[in-house]
Amino acid sequence: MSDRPLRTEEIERFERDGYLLVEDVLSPAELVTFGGAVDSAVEGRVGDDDRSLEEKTLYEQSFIQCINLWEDSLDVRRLTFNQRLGEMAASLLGADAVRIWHDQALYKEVGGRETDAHQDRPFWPIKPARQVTAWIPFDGSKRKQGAMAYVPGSHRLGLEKFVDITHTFQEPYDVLRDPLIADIEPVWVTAPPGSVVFHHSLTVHLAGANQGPDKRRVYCIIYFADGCVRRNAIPHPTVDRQQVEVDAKICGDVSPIVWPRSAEDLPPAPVGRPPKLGYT
Ligand SMILES: O=C(O)CCC(=O)C(=O)O
Repeated sequence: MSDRPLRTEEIERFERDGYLLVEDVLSPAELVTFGGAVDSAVEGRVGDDDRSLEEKTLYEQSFIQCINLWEDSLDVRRLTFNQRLGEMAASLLGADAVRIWHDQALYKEVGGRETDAHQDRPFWPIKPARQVTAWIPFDGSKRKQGAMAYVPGSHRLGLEKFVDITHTFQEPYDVLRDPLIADIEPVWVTAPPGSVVFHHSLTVHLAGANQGPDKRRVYCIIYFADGCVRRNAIPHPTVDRQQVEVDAKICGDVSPIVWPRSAEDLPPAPVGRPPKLGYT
């Protein structure tokens, strides 16, 4: 893992744009090791699901989502609790320490549909808005193969709209046409292998369909600044599993400190199990 700290100029760009591409973070050997670890953990969760893409829900057609794989596998845990990545996240949030909200594999199958444009924070009962996602494409990401696009500056405009990307309760709100951002073009980001793309929890983002020949293998780690509290009673496994009341600090064994801790000091898996499949 690169040991280069983020430059001031990169942190300022993240604050301005709400996302940041950092290249050459993971080495080719780490991509093989960590990619293999996440592949095995995903197989352990959903290996017995033999439905075709067409048989899946619209949401599942965007990606196979498995959260908190760090609980299943020590090898994945080494990635989720990697000190270099955690330190980068803390620098971007201006935090003295960061905790895990959750991690997740987002594997977009061959032929998988786009990921509808949305913000993350409306799904998450946490405040204040000091969360950042590290989006790690093990094979890199290309425009026609499930790359992400971000609406620059959309995290700073007072925009916070729930978009039902699960297509469960309502048609997803077309946030790209919201008057606050309708005149800002989303920026498509091509990420070479080894890159990490960070985005803020209020940044509007989307991903293209996977028209390539291979599964798009992405792993995300979502960090929050230590000290955040539960914002409301919206259900979410991260706070519900550790019975965090509204306005109480989120600090139980489902969301341990990621950074700083000593490199080989990995936290134990919490009692109980995360949901088998996705949760936004
Ligand atoms: O990878 C994708 O398709 C979507 C990722 C996303 O929405 C996120 O990381 O918050």
